[in-house]
Amino acid sequence: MKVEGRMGKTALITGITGQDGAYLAEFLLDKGYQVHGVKRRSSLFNTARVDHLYKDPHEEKVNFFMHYGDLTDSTNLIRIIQEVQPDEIYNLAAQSHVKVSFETPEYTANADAIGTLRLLEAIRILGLTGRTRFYQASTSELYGKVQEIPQTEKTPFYPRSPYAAAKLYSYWITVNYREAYNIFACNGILFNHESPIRGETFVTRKITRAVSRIKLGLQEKLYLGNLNAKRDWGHAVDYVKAMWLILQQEQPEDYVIAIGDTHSVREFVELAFAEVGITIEWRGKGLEEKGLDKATGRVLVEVDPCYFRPTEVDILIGDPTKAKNKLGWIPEISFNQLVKEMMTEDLLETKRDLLCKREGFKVNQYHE
Ligand code: NDP
Ligand code: GDR
Repeated sequence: MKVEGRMGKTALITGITGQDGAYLAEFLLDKGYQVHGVKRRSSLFNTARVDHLYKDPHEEKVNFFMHYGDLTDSTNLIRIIQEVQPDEIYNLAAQSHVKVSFETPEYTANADAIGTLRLLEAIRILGLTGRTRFYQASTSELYGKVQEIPQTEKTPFYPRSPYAAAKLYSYWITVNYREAYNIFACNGILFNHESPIRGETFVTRKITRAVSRIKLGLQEKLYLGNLNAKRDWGHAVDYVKAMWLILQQEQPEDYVIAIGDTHSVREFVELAFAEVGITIEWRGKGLEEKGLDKATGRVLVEVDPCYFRPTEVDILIGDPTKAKNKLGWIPEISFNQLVKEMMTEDLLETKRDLLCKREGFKVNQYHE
């Protein structure tokens, strides 16, 4: 594709159809960027999160383009980068589910580790080392079996899943290409960040969706794995801003992006139910633990070991001091606001499903 009349900067986002890709695309378009995204071919439409950004390519001043591609296909990545000549690449594409990575470890390594290498090599092959800045979506999962609390840019890594091991490779290959070839390549070590468009099988969205459906009578119970896991949860809108700031600095560096606070899965469940006026009372221990509606005694939450991971990350809490001082990054959305917003949106979605069901239309079921 030949793209005419570039005014501002051009960005290429891999993983544009995901949670972060969608928010980042919107953010960059607002800043006047021309945004290109890599989307995978899928048997069903997979662009719901970015459909509102799409403009008919025949219109004038179109600034948003999608390219079919895959991180496992280097020829395709080289061609897209050659066509787009991006000022900035944000590598957000990944098999991003930790539990699923135990089931698809080889594919996860291919996409999440070697995929990053393919992009960095493409920058080198195309002679773009002096032009194209590169952002790598690194993760708090790198800390895994935590060596220090809170975790900083200097805390040693100890990955606990095929996903984290693959991301460890990507972290270091990004550092290596920066040092070896002078590419402006940076890692954002982002702690968990969520939103109403979070994938439905990550624990926060699974909870807010289930609580809405239980409240409105579309679901009986919520089955979860480890209720004691603790995460430093922020809002994706705040976190995509940090990605951009990282690439606007004078020197390429790596940054921890986190709130600096931690909450358990159990606490998230309690807050989500509180949003619909239900107080949860916990009874029993371990696999027998249940969450009951305090008012009625009805069991609403149970533990299902199928959601346990072979190796778990028990607690994460990041120290965002460097990002605050050097990037001036200040997150604006609190944990409580995040839960509230996710609940509001999922209640709306569930009401829509309920209406469809009442009118005799099929309501989609999702299977994990
Ligand atoms: P999502 O799972 O929502 O999105 C992942 C994106 O990657 C989707 O667009 C997906 O496409 C795409 N993708 C997956 N495999 C491939 C592939 N082989 N080739 C091309 N595209 C692919 O993740 P998030 O938006 O939450 O996260 C963005 C990135 O940040 C990921 O790399 C994740 O590992 C990392 N990260 C996320 C954190 C979080 O808390 N959200 C924290 C730290 C890091 P499709 O829509 O077709 O599935
Ligand atoms: P995580 O997110 O593994 O931190 O990776 P997830 O929401 O999947 O799990 C968080 C914690 O909740 C526990 N848990 C459950 N998790 C899921 N998915 N489903 C359950 O039923 C359930 N019950 C308990 C988990 O064991 C875990 O401890 C996310 C992803 O976005 C990664 O891509 C990213 O790198 C990290 O966050 C930072």
